[in-house]
Amino acid sequence: MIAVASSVVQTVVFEGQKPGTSGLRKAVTVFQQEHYTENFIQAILDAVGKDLAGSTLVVGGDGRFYGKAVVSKIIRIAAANGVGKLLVGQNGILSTPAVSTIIRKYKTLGGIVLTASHNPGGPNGDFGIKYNCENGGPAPDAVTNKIFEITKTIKQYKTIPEVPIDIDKIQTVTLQVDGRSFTVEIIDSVKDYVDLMKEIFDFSSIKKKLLGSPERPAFEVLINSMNGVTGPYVKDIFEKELGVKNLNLINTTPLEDFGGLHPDPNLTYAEDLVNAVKNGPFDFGAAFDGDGDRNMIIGKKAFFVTPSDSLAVLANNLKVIPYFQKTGVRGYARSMPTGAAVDRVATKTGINCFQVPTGWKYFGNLMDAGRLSLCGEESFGTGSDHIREKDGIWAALAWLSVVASLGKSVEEILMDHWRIYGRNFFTRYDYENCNAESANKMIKEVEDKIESPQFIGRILSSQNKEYVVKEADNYSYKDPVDNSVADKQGLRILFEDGSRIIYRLSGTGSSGATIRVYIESYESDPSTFTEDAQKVLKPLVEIALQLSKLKEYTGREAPTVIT
Ligand code: VG1
Ligand code: CO
Repeated sequence: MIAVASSVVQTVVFEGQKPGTSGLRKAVTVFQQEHYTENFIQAILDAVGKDLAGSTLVVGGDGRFYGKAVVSKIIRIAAANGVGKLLVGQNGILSTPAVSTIIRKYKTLGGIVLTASHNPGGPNGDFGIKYNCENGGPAPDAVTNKIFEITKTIKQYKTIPEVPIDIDKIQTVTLQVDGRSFTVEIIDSVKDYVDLMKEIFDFSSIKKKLLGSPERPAFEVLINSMNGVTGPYVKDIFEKELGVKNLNLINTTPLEDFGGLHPDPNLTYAEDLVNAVKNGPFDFGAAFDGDGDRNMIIGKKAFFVTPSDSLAVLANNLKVIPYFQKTGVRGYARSMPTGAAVDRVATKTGINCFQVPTGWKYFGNLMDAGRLSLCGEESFGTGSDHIREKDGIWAALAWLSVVASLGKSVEEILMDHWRIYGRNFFTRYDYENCNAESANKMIKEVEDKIESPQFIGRILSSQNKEYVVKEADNYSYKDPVDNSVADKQGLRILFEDGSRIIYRLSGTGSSGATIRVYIESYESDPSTFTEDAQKVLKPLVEIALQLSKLKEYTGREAPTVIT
C-alpha cells in the first residue's frame, strides 16, 4: 500500500467565490488559475467541518473539460483533510441525478458535483463545482454562505503528493495518509441510477408501448443527450432495457465541449431535435442538459410541452407510476416564476402546493419532511422525492408512463388537461450577458415603481388589454420546515386576473448579468387553447418591457432566448 504524508500549501484569497443558484460557475480559465479550485474545495471541506473525519463523499460530473483534473485535485485535498473514502464515477462521469442517487443509497456525508450544467463547456466554456449534502440535495443557503465566508479569508489548503489513480478503470485503491487509511473507489457511473429507475417505473409497460404489437403501432421516440452526461444512462435505459433502436438515440457520447453545443434543452438550443421530430415519424422527443437534470418534452410534429404544463400534467397523472402508488402523493411544489398550472391541479385534488424561490435547493427540506412528492421549475426542471435533484431522464420516463397508461398522444393529453383546468400561457425572455450595472439599474427602476403605494390598483394597458395590479413585491420565502428566510428572490407584479410579470437576475451565468422576464396569463376559454403563446402574451410582454425600460437600460432590442 502506498503511504504518503499531507502537506500545507499557502494560498491567496480569490474574490467572488460565491455559489449562485446552483454552485460556483465561472469560465474554465478562472478555475485554471493556480490555487483557485483548491481554495474552493478546501472551503467546502472546512464548511462541512467536524463531520469530515472518516466520512465518505461522492465525486463526479458531467464530463466537461477540466473535470478530470479537478477530480484529481479533490482526491488529493480530501485525502489530506481526513476524508475516509471517495466514491468516484468512472471517467469522472456522474449525472447530477446520479450523484444524488448514490449519496442517498450509500448514505454518504455528501458529494461534490463538477458541472456548469447547461452552460457551454470546453477550454473557452464554463466549469462549475457544487456541494450536495447527505440528503442528496444541493447545499442550502446556510452552507453555501459558510463556504463563501471561508473563501474570503482562506490562507492555506491541505493536499498530498500526486498519486497515480486511473479513474477510467473500475477499481478500489487504498492509501495510507498520515497513518490513516484513505480509499478511492471508482464506481460504475450508471448502475445505481438505472436500478433506481427500474424500481420507480414499470419498464415492461413502457417497453410494450414503445415497441407496439400486432394490434398497436410502435410509439417512436427520439432522445437527444446533447453530447452531455446522459448518453450512457440513455443507452442503458432506452436501448438495453426498453429496446429503443440505437438510431433513435442521438448525441449519446459525453464530449468535453458538448461538441460545441449549448447543452440546454429548449426550443432554441435543441433545435435539431425539434426539426427532426417536426419532419419525422416520431411520436415523442426528449432532450436533456449537460448534467442531466433538465428535460424538454415534445410530442408528434414537435408539439411543445412547456415545463410548467409538464409539471401540471404529471401531477394530474402521478398515480400511474408504481412509485407513487406505493408512497402516495404528499404535496406538489413549483418555483415562484414557474407557471401556476400545477396549482390548479392541487386545488382540485386537495393536495398541498408550495411555492419556493428559484433553485432546486429550496425543495429539499419539504421532501425530507415528507410534505412534497413532485415539483418543478419553468427552466425545464422536473423531479420528485425519489432523489433531491431535478431529473431529466426520470421526467421522460414519467411522461412515457403517462402516455402508455392513457393511450393518448402528447397533444391529446395536453388538450384534455386544458379542457379541465384552463390554460396557463407562459413565456420567459432571457437577455444574456448584459452589462451588470445597467441590469441592476433596471431592476432598481422596477423596484422603485412597484414599491410606491399608488402602484397597487394601477391599470397597465397595451393593445387594448388592461391589467389591474393586485400585488407587487420583491419575493421573500420563509421555509416552512426550518423557518429560514430567503429574500430578494425576484420582483413580482401580480394582476387581478391571475396574470403575472416577474423580473429576476440569473444566478448561474458566469459573466455579466442575465435578465430574466417571466410572463404568465390564464385563459379558461377553450377557443384560445390552440393559440400561439407568444401572441396571447404579447400585451403583457409589452407592458413588462415598457415598465422596466429594459431596452433603454440594456440597449437590447430583442431577447437572446425565448422559452
Ligand atoms: C437557472 C434556472 C433555475 C435552475 C438553475 C439551475 O437559474 O432559472 O430554475 O434551478 O438554473 O439549473 P438562474 O439563477 O440562472 O435563473 V441547472 O440545470 O444549472 O442545475
Ligand atoms: Co442542469
